Amino acid sequence: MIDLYYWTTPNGHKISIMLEEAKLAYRVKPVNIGRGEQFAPEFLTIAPNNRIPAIVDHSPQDGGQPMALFESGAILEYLADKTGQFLPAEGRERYVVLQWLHWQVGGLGPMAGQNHHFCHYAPQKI
Ligand SMILES: N[C@@H](CCC(=O)N[C@@H](CS)C(=O)NCC(=O)O)C(=O)O
Repeated sequence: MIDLYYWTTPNGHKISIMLEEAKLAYRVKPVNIGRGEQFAPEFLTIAPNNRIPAIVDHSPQDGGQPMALFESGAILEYLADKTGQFLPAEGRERYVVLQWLHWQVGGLGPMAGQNHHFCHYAPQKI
């Protein structure tokens, strides 16, 4: 079972879509970032950067302690490796997929986020 620390944002959706597509069992743990729940001490032990999404995998591949992960790209890569889906295990095809993952997480995602923040949320119109 995987706990998904989630709120209804594009970064949250990236992981819920992956969990659905990979047919993994999960339960949603809502973190209302509008109310500041991302700063709760219990959540910070899982995601020290106070951002969703994050997961805790209670049945990790290595059979060890529950695996906590934050950052959507790392979570997607972990779930792809766990299930053997959507990411080749090795070879150049793996890097072709990863380049697009890193492009989204490091390029498109932050720019789209800033656009949304300054167009819709920022109290000061600049
Ligand atoms: N680089 C992070 C970005 C995560 C992120 O920005 N999450 C936002 C919601 S989409 C958040 O939790 N914001 C809360 C805050 O900044 O306090 C990822 O890809 O997971």
